[in-house]
Amino acid sequence: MKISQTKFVTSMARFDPTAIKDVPRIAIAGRSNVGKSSFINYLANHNGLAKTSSTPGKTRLLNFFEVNSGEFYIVDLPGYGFAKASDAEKAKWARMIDDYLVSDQNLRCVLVLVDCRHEPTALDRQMIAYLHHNIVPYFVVATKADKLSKAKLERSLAVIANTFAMGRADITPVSSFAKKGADAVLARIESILSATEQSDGRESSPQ
Ligand SMILES: Nc1nc2c(ncn2[C@@H]2O[C@H](COP(=O)(O)OP(=O)(O)OP(=O)(O)O)[C@@H](O)[C@H]2O)c(=O)[nH]1
Ligand SMILES: [Mg+2]
Repeated sequence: MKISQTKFVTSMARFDPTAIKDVPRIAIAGRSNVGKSSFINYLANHNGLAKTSSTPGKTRLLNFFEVNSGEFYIVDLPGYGFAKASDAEKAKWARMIDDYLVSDQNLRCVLVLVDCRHEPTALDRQMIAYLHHNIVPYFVVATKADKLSKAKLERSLAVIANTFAMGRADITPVSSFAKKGADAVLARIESILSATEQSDGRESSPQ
């Protein structure tokens, strides 16, 4: 798959499907500052599409980006675990994310981003457990791979896989700075989108 066109559609504090097109959605979740918005810009090859910042807590709403004139949307979620936020703010963002994840009927997959340098936190494990429990398909993407040597990266990916009780092949390393890993992620997104298209069955049923 190639992303040839992207545009920002809207931001929402509360998910409202009537405000956007009825197309599949791929959401990007992860701890604050893990590199979600940078990764969206890299995937889309569109700098400045999603707002990024070296200060955690930049994305505070659900942000919807349209890809390839409505083929699907990418949803940039607020980060979780932003240490400096008040408890009330943290609770508000957690609710915003949880409500979105369970109420979007068009959500096809969540990419859970973790920093390749760190062992996943309790919140990362909770996110995976939450997706699992709610039967939302997901896969794990390890960001900032440029920060580690090849050998260290492999060791770190093994730790991350182990923490999530997954295989190493289930974790896709990426670097938005070095522009690595987008092809692997886009191939996974493509296969998820085509699998859900087929299971829809409306077009293939005999008339
Ligand atoms: N070395 C390196 N740094 C990165 C990479 N991607 C993002 N960063 C840096 O990580 C910081 C956070 O990036 P964002 O993309 O804003 O992170 P976010 O997950 O959207 O953060 P919130 O919106 O606050 O949840 C910024 O300082 C980026 O420059 C990468 O591939 N490599
Ligand atoms: Mg962000």
